[in-house]
Parts: sequence; structure tokens; C-alpha cells
Amino acid sequence: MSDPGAGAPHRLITIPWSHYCEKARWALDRAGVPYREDAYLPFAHALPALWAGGRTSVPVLVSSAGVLRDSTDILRYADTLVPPERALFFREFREPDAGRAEVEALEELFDLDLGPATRRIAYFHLLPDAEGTFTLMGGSFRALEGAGAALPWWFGRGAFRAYFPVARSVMNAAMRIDAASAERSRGKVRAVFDAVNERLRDGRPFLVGDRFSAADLTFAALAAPLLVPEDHPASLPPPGELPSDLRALAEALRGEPAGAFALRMYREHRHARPGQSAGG
Ligand SMILES: N[C@@H](CCC(=O)N[C@@H](CS)C(=O)NCC(=O)O)C(=O)O
Repeated sequence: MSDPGAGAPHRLITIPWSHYCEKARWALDRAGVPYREDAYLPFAHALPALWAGGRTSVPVLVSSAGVLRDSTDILRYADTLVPPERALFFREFREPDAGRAEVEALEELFDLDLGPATRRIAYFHLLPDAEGTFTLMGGSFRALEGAGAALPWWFGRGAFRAYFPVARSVMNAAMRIDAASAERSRGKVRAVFDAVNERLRDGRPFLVGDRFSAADLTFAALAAPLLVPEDHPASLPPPGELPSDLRALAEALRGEPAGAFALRMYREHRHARPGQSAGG
């Protein structure tokens, strides 16, 4: 497979299946920005992210304009590279406008409430199953291989078995993943999905205005861990391959207007970058 990021002036440091990384990747792909993706396993990502001038969380984008350490900043950067009428934050409105303020408010709501909640629920169900996690991680790296996300040489089953229990305990502690917090996160997902269902009740094609915005992209990307869209470039497992509780939740959410909306955003607006096939 050709490397679409070869010689690229941008470097995106990721954990390949991370939904905040996918949010940034989607915006860069959409803006046609050439970049190389340097993908790491959780914890292996922290030092490269720091060395690049970021902090320990990813995505980090190293660009000629500097180092961007947050997915929202990366979306705003991508907006400087597209014509105003395609900007994710509705840059065509020069003055602060109601639509633009709505996009900003929704993007922030999804970042703060939806992203941490979908991640916690997904990990709560996935991490107890080492084999399933191995398959997910390996699949994501392979799907993004053309973008530079080669599997680390030590990611054989033996090494993974040694690495995984330690990584899992640290992840559980760092993200405070347990049954009670997963239940609270379900409540947050419920509230966000209710709000999006309500917004879509009038049949609107997008969350704000009449075109795709940062609100649509952020909702779809950050809901993805619980919706497992077929068109996700990190090749998430289909619902049928998820642990049973997570499968039931994915199927229920996919059946709601908000879930169907996010899947449609993936189908219609998540175009693969050159040199990489969508969904794998
Ligand atoms: N507000 C940040 C959140 C990024 C984030 O939570 N990244 C996670 C991966 S999904 C991470 O790197 N966690 C590891 C850490 O914080 O050390 C953004 O939008 O970029």
C-alpha cells in the first residue's frame, strides 16, 4: 500500500482507535492535508507525544504552524486550509453568528460530556477480554498501515500478553473505569443522545444549519466507540463481534435517530484519504 503521508510536512501522533484522534484525522483528511500518522499503543504514545512538544494526551499534530495539542485546535487549524464555505466552524460568517455559536457550543458539549463517557463504557466492556482487545488493537493498526501506523515489532501475542495486564490496570485507574462510573457514563450518553434526537426531530439534515460542521463531525467521531461505524478508518469491530452488553448497547443506539445520523455522517462525509481504503 502506498504511504499517503510520505514526505508530508505534518505528523499526527495517535492511538489509532482513539476517538479524539479520529476526530482530528477526519478534519485533516477532509481538508486534504498531507500528514504521516505515527500511531502507538496506549502508554507507548506518551513519550513521543511529549517529545514532539505536546502533552501526554493525543492527538498531537506537528505542523509548520507549530504543535497542536488538542483535537479542537486541530479542527480549527484544518479550517484555515479550506475555503470559508467548507469550514467546520462556519467561518463564512464574519461576525459572530447564531449558527456559529451553536456549532461551537455543541462541539464543546460533545468533547466534554460525550467523549469521556463513550470511551469509559467501551473500555469497561472491552478490557476484561484480552483476546478481543488484542484483535481490536491489531485491526486498527493494520487498517491504518498505509498512513504509517505499523504494528510495533513487539506486538506479538506473547509480548502483548505481558504488556496487557499492566496497561489495563493503569488504564482502569487513569480513566476511573469501574461499574459505577460506567453506569454514570451511560447516563451522560443518554442525555447527549436525547438532546441530539430532539434536535433531529424536525428532519434537519445536519445538527446546525444546512451543511456539515464541527458539531456533526465531533458527534459522529466521539459516539463511534459505541456505534462502531462500518466506515471508520480504524476498522472497528462490527457490533456482532462486541461483548454482549456492548453489542446490545451499540444495536440500541444505532437504532435511534442520533445513532443513525452519526452512521450517515460516516457514510456520506468520512471520505478516505488517498492511498487508503475506507473502513480498512
Ligand atoms: N481534549 C483532548 C482529549 C484527548 C484525549 O482524551 N486523548 C486520550 C486518548 S482518547 C489520551 O491521549 N489519553 C491518554 C492520556 O491523557 O495520557 C482533545 O480533544 O484532544
